[in-house]
Amino acid sequence: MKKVITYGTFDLLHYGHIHLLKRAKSLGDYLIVALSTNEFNNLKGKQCFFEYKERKKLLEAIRYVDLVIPEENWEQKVNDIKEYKIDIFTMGNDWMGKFDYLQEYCEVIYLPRTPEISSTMIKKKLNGLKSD
Ligand code: C2G
Repeated sequence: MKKVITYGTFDLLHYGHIHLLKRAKSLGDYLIVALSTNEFNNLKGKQCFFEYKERKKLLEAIRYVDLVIPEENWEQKVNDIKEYKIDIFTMGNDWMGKFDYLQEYCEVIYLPRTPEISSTMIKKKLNGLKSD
């Protein structure tokens, strides 16, 4: 069984996330998503709309996702890869090159980002809408 892992915040889940998860799953047979905790998002300087438990529930409802684990820091990736016997690490290519050091432990694949959609853009557009 080929195991794949990916990391992220996945706030305000949108079709860009789903497209990433669908392609990540197609790289193997089992997909683990390491989901950034609220505390780690603070470290990343990301303000989340949904709490960790809501973001986790949404991800667990996606057919491509087999397991959701917490992402608590930048350093856990090597341990995760060893502990879960990961064959492939994958991320959107906005991270191109940033995780090449993991090639020592598993295959590293960067997938093209889906253009024109992001949680930040959704927030901006919603702020611009008149709420009735
Ligand atoms: N993504 C994408 N297309 C978009 C938006 C996001 O392919 N339009 C991908 C990102 O490249 C990432 C994943 O979806 O692989 C999750 O995106 P974010 O929640 O923004 O993740 P990020 O904050 O980049 O966290 O340790 C790694 C970090 O936790 C990554």
